[in-house]
Amino acid sequence: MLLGGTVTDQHSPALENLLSETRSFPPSAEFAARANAQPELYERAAADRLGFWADQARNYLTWSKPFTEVLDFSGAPTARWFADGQLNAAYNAVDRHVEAGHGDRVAILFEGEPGDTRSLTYADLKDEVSRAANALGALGVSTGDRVAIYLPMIPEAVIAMLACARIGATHSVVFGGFSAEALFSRITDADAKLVITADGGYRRGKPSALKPAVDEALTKGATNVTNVLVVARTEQDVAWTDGRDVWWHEALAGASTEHTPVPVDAEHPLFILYTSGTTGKPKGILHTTGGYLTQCAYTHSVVFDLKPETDVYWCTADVGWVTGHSYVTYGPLINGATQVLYEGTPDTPHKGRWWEIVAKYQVTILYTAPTAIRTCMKWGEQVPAEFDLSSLRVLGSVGEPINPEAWMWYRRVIGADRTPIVDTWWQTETGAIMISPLPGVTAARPGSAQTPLPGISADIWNDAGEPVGKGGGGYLVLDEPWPSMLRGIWGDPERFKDTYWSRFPGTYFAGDGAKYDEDGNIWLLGRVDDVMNVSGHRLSTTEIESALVSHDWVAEAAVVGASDDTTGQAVVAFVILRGEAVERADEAGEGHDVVAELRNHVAKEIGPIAKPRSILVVAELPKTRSGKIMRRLLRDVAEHRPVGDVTTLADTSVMDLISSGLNAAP
Ligand code: 6R9
Repeated sequence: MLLGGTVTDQHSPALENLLSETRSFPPSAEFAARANAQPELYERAAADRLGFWADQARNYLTWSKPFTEVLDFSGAPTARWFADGQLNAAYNAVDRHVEAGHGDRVAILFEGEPGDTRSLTYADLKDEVSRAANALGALGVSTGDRVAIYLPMIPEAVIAMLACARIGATHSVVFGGFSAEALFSRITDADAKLVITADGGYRRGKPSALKPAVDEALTKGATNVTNVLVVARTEQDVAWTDGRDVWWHEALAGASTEHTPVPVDAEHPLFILYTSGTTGKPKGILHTTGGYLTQCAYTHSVVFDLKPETDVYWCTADVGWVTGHSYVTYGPLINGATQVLYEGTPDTPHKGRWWEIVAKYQVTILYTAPTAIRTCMKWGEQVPAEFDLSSLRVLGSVGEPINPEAWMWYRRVIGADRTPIVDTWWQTETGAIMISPLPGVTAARPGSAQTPLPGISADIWNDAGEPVGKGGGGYLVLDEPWPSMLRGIWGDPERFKDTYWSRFPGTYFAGDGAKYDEDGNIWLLGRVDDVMNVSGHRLSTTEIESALVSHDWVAEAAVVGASDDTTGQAVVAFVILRGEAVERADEAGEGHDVVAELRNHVAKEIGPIAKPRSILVVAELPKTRSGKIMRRLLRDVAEHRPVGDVTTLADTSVMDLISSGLNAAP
């Protein structure tokens, strides 16, 4: 079974470390008074959950045909929400703001990596999306077709998504860092008719080509792609297939800015987004329109406290990931937000680039990932200190558990010890945020995503499918359907049932381990396959990482369970040191053996059982392009196996460095 041992409702000694985190940051009275979320939201949702969601669907969206039914779960596990209603996603994200007199409001503040900028108002966006929709129509794309989008983080990525939605075509965004092979498999799986790409984008100070990967993908086998629409971003030379390839600017130049959005049924497929599963073949997660948009807009408003007239919002995720779909394209635009879109990497041309952008645009809400925060910790706090970050008023985190030390650093260094932090738990499959504090309402607990949002039902169950209750640990489940839930895996209904609905028949199994503290806060412990079993003790990778990072010298840590003849599994840690702290220790004459010091530190923080068998100091950790540490690869190193498939790594050379370091280690 997944957890090696059984899940009981006993505390493992190690869990006490995370669960003894009792620092609490209640909202300020000023923030609470003005917050979009009020405590009554929980009561209203609890009193009439479906009525609550119907209210949100009406509050946040404009329907061309009002719905009369809310939830139909008779076809479980596929839910239908607001199914007899009709609407258009692009109309909701763009046109209605112009109709309401907000056409002059800036929708997108684009910052290219080389420093070029563009600002698009909602009126500009309406014209561009309409032109693009007309151009797609002229290329023979219509309602129900699939379009693959393979673009850098430029405004055209958002425009292309909305143009598809405007005509009722289903988009499948493929992250620009994926290979031709990955692109080919996604194009064929979704049977896309059109690919929208660019000549390239800017990354780490130079143009990086994209179109060659599309050209290569389309030679890998038969597809039904009839055209490739190409945005000119870098003006690199590109190979051209006459009759198939069309320049975006040429197609749009001739297209009208008049276009009537196509109303679609609430359950019309809005997008497919591929995510990796435990087996090789990626899963095409299917999301539909009405329920998805409802939950994106509602969560974006209450979790980030968005005030569209005054806030400048920035989510650093790429549109190639679900965070970019829900919290760059759909949630913010439906809510009429002004947002920053940044093309490049955080350290180009210098390590303060993000903070420079925050200061330049006076960003008020920042949403990013723990891995980015820990990277900034590693670079040192003198970097953000050079910029004026006083505009920030809400900080968000997503993607993996945020350890309390990184949380505290984020609040202190970026948030001036003042801003609420929202640690948002959700998945590609859930479509939108599910578990998170509400700023202005929740007293924040560093490291915990805390409680399900109003309208969401989540619980933690043991192996036998019984609720573990306060203080207990087990598997996170979602025991009531929610509006933005996935509607299936594209083309594979059996896999949909097996993956999510068979572990506990009829209940959604999230694949994450979790624990309640005595106050009923939820602590996410990482994927269940990241839970280790050492001498019969259940240890979470997250909590040992957290203990390591709580040491002054450590910037980042990744922990894996390596098989061990005696203990079943043994703890192996990979750490990146914080340059500044180690230097200070040296200056103070604290001659140190880093490995011994850190092993003892873990023993002190958690208990001797958690003491890593080995600790390897490394310069980098292997991460996916969305910033998740690939522990599978570290496990290969720790178990002295050839390193497995590295194609989804952001930087494939990292593994060579780590492997050579390990072999050289004593
Ligand atoms: C949105 C996104 C989903 C997995 C999820 C969990 C982890 C995401 C988290 C978190 C702890 C959080 N995860 N947010 N773990 N605390 N706030 O990341 O989607 O790429 O599909 O990943 O990410 O393990 O199951 P996705």
